[in-house]
Amino acid sequence: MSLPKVYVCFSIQEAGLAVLRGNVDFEMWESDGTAPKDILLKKLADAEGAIVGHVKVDEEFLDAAPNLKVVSNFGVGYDNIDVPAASKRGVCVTNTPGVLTEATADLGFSLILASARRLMEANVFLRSGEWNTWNAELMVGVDVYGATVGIVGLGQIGQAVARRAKGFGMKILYCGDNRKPEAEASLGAKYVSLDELLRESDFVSLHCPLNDKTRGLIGERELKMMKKTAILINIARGAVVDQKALFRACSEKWIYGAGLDVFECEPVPLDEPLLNLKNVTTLPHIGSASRASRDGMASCAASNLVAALQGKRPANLVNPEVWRV
Ligand code: 8YV
Repeated sequence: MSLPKVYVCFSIQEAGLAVLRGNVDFEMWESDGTAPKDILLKKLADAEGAIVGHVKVDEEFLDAAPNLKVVSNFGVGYDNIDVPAASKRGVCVTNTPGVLTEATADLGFSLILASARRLMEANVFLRSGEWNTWNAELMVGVDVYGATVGIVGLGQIGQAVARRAKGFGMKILYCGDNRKPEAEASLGAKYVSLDELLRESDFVSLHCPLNDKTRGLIGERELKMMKKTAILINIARGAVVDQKALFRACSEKWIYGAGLDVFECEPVPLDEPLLNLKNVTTLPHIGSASRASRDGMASCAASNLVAALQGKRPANLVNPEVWRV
């Protein structure tokens, strides 16, 4: 019996390949980055499954893949995928929650510390030979211990950041669509409105998915509500924040600064004005980039894909409405 054909749009870790071998007939883009669009669309012609990452799965993608049964996203956020369009065609969409929670929270908390204590700026200061003397105000930053963190979206990653914050004696506020009584009890987190969170927090940390409700959630109005001493952390999706407004907020000192792992456009163009600001710490979307996390994502993405192609309900099905047995 022939195995279902699968296209893997970028090179994934051995942990994922081991799951695919013997279960599907797969081809993978072996070069750096992601398969270019023209090649990708051709490869999809006979694919029943695809593993995607930073790939837009839209009508064009789906049109090119008439036999597609499953799109397995290598990542927890799936704003790159037009889920209603996939569902309309009966295509399963899956993602990789859980395996990346702690690594992503580690990175989020690193950004809190790095932005507050000016780590990147201090590193450049030293290496560029500016450290010629000592004075009592040298690289003085913001206190983390005992400060208030506002978590926008207390999902798995938001809660993991909150656990770290608890260890730093921080007061935890959160907002979101639903109250989380268990998290409130275990973390001592207080449910507030977004406006109250913005007004009260020393660190505003974004953990919501990108969708129609959250696109541009943090704009000029919201940034102006934040404390002048507050820092915005974004490890969710760039488009949750109005980047132009954030530039004004950081350059005109409406807020103290920002720590960003994500941008509206990725890779971020080097002429992005935010990159010139000392009070903005920037990273190339590496939230989940730890060994265990990336191996876990590869294996999870592959397992979801294989399950769907074997007629078993994938563990992380995003659109359960397509699953009829
Ligand atoms: C990934 C992420 O690096 O899981 C997510 O939502 O943002 C990151 O872990 C990226 O999406 C890879 O596709």
